Amino acid sequence: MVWITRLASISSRILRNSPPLKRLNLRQAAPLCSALTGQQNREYRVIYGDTSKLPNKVRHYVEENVRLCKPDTVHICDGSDREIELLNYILQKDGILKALPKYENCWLARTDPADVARVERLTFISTELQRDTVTTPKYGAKSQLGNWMDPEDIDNELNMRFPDCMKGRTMFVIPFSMGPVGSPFSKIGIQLTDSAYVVASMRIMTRMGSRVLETLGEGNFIKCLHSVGRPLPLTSPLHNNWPCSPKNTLIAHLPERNEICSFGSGYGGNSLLGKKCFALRIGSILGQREGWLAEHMLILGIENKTTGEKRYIAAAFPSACGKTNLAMMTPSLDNYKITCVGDDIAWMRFDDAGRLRAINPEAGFFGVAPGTSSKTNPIAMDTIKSNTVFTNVAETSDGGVFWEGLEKEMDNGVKIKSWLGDEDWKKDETDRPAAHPNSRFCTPASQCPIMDPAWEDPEGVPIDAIIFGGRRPTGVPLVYEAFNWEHGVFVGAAMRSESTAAAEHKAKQIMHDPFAMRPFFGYNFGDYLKHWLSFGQKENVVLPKIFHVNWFRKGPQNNFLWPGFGENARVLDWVVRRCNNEDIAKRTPIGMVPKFDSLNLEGLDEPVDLEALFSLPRDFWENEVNAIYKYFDEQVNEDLPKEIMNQLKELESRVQGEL
Ligand code: GTP
Ligand code: SPV
Ligand code: MN
Repeated sequence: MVWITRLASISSRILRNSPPLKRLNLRQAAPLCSALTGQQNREYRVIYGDTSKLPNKVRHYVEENVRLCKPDTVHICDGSDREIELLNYILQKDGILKALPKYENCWLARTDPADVARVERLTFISTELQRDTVTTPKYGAKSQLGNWMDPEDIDNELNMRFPDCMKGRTMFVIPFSMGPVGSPFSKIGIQLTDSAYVVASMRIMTRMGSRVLETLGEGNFIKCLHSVGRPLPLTSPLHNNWPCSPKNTLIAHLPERNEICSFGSGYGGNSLLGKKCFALRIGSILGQREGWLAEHMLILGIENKTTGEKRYIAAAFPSACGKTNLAMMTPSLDNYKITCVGDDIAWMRFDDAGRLRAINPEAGFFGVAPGTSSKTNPIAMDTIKSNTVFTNVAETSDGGVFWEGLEKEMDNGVKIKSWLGDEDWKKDETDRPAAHPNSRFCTPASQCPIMDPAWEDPEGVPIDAIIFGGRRPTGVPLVYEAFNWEHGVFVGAAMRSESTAAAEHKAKQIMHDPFAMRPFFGYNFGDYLKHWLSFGQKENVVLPKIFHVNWFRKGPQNNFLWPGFGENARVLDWVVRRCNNEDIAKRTPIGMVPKFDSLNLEGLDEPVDLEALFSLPRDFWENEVNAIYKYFDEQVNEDLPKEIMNQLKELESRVQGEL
């Protein structure tokens, strides 16, 4: 364990709280290595795979953590069908997964109700210098742009949790690649976990198994250690058979050691460490270092069937704000075909020809279940019919699943059992939802019928437009275009959105969520802005156009003013035509909006109130400007690039002079 050896020399304070140090020397290492070849051993057994075939660096990482976490057995994941059959069997026996006979190879997991979403307040990044990780809020305010912890303190916290934490359990070793195996864009991680559910999920969400180890060889990897934090025998009962330790949960990133350590939660982004921890937080740091971008963005292809022209768009919306829906959209305009490259994360870099190219580092979708239906997202409904793990959805008496939004797709006489186990759940008899609002499906991307032919292209797809968006019930128009790159970076920095159930926040408050990355920045947000701005200074690059959209503006009856979903194709049509420099935009103080009649509304089922959708109330925008000032001043403070402050001042004077 790197932190243990480090402690030996530098921190007597932490030593007092640490277990006795066991520095690995050759004499100790030899018997341990032979024990890891598959034979019975007093400490633990390798029950699957062969540690002698591991690259040396991986084997050392495994050995260090076996000594620390003390699992009974070790399982080296190969990613085979035989392996997942075995794991599904174990997960059923342990009462964690239940088969869903209505579909093919689909499974239901219900978690401890205390472990249902990301825990932002328990998520930390640790660097020697605080300012490398977070901005310095003014007036002693708490940072909303990430949590930093001193390396000694984080070592201390980790040492209070990980020693012996896997006793009685199996440690799984998951070699995984973010990005297609072997792509020059891709990065490799090794996750050690004591959760078979995590293995089953990582198998869907990443390229996982033996072929990753072959590609890795003696190369470097991101070390990802995860434990549910419930060694055996248990000292208190589990809820829903779901091991977790909410009181001790900690998600730690140690970028200077290429390490992620997550303890106490088995859910989603807390435990599938390739996703938010690696592909966004560590990824954004690597991107800054190496000159690329790791973003919370979907990637879609849009083809004009008449002209054959194809473009790719990346879009950043906060969690549970419509990325999966847009990425798989069935366009209501017949002359467009949409293809999906990814629904959550984009890694993007400018190639030698100056084009911005993006890959989806993931191999699956961990999508929000509620609201997904044949009406809103038929493509997702097709995708999840087989080989899918559902978590915290409701179950039906015919062996299927249910969640809010599927009411019209239920057969008569079918009974619903809620995610909390309420038998014969009925909507009008309770105010508890059938499915948890952050319940999810975990499903292979390769099953999605509209995956783009280039979705696994190792070079990525060329991006022509970047879209930012959020849930804004008032004031923010359906779509506007930034005047230029710098203004576009400002639009990303000024993003706000109504909070959702994807994290622990109370819903319905409007939160600042710059670039939809607030919970996922790996480094100082001011430096992140400088990194984005730097691309605007580059010569010989084709800068994508930048847009902002809002599907969620509401009318006086609290109704959405825009039908959304497949109808969002009308907005994409305008975006694509703008990429072709069509003269269909007019200037407003906040950006370029569609000229009268330029948004294609042909064939809309119900008329929309364009005036209400595009109005720019002066008092709203004055408040917005003030809120952004306050946020930049208090939260970003001295790290705010002057270009961004200038953009805000210019917005303010346009709002005052022209609205
Ligand atoms: P994460 O996976 O958490 O990053 O979320 P996401 O951005 O992929 O969210 P997703 O596409 O799953 O959307 C979640 C919610 O947004 C669902 O309840 C949808 O019904 C709703 N939603 C998506 N698109 C639209 C839209 O165009 N209009 C409206 N009104 N709701 C939408
Ligand atoms: C999000 O919250 O943005 C997600 C889900 O995509 S999780 O993987 O839990 O982060
Ligand atoms: Mn997400």
